[in-house]
Amino acid sequence: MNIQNIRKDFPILKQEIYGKPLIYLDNAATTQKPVSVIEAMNDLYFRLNSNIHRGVHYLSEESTSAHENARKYIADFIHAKHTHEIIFTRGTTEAVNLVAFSFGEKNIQQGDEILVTEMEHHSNFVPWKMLAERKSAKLIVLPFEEDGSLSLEKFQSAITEKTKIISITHVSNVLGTINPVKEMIRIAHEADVPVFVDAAQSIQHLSVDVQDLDCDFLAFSGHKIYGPTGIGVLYGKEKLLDEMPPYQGGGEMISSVSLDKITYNELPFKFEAGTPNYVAAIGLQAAIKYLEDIGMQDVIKYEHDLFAYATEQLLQIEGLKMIGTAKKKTSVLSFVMDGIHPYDMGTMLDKTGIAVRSGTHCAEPVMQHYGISGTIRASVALYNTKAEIDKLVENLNKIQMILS
Ligand code: 7TS
Repeated sequence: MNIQNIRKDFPILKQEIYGKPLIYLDNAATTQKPVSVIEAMNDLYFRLNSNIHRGVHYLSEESTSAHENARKYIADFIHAKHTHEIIFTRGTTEAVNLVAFSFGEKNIQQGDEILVTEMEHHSNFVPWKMLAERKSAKLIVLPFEEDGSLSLEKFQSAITEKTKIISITHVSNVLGTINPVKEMIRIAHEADVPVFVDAAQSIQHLSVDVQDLDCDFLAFSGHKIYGPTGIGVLYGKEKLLDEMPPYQGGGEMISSVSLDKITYNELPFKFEAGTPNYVAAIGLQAAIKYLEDIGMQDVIKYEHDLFAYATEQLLQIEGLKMIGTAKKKTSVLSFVMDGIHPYDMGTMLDKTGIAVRSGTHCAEPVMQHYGISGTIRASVALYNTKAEIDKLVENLNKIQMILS
């Protein structure tokens, strides 16, 4: 992997911020886009733009087939058995809401249990809590261990006869923990409970194979995997999706409408009401192609080395405490520093050209677990370098001196 060539593919990285070279370390929030993604979307607007699935004219047919090819490409990328198991959504958040609403409508009754973990992003917590409230069901929250890992024994004991669905994050956006989702799914399936995997923080850093994991649902956002905003993916097993009622009503999700009867469309269209973001779908395909052209295994290896280096270097800083020290982690480095508010550090780092995130990262239960108000979070992607980590460490040290 030639890092300098890769960096050239991302025009935004060439900038200076306050006269300093930009060091972008907020990749868990969103990633930057390579030229090929931007060009793929521009090209669609320049040459082919037309609403899909509607017209019989040339442009509409071309747009439609580009959109459906993107779906097939994504299905292959995550090794889905069927292309129609890929539902386009606005992002991970909408995918969770879709399943919580639609699966929940059909399968959750009063007194049933929904199991999530304490490390979920609010997007994989709030929709389940809302479902539990709608149905007078219970949301059970599996706590994590002090190092930010999950205990398989505790997970197994949290599953009861009343558990109807489990939703877990593959990688935590605060702790960086890689959860043993394959093993968790196996345990859940022994009790016949379906599992939803939130892959928002794993899809860009790990190989994800939905058939190997045997997950029942999986979701990710395009913008976190070098693709555009406004597009995401829900994967669901055909059988489950077939049995679920539609989430939203509108055009395309119906096969026929009369004044007194509606027949719903087949998968995947049953869940795609309204004009989809077909331009972003093409952008997402280009992003995945970009990763595949580099080679996912090379990306994983490069990020693994960079992450190990960053961890080692950050831990040399006096008064820095890493939040999340599980054995298996990727990309995300959250930490607190003695006597320094995360927002102050974030603001001052910004003035040195370094973009990190500070705050609760939409995972307030994680903050409550550790009794902290927030963390500073640096998250790496495939275009970051050891030199950038060195700059981060240098500036953390300098700012620490100034603030204390
Ligand atoms: N799940 C996880 C694990 C996430 O990290 C995020 C976004 C979401 C779901 C929601 O994704 P969306 O694309 O639908 O918004 N995480 C973050 C973050 O850590 N900082 O900004 C967004």
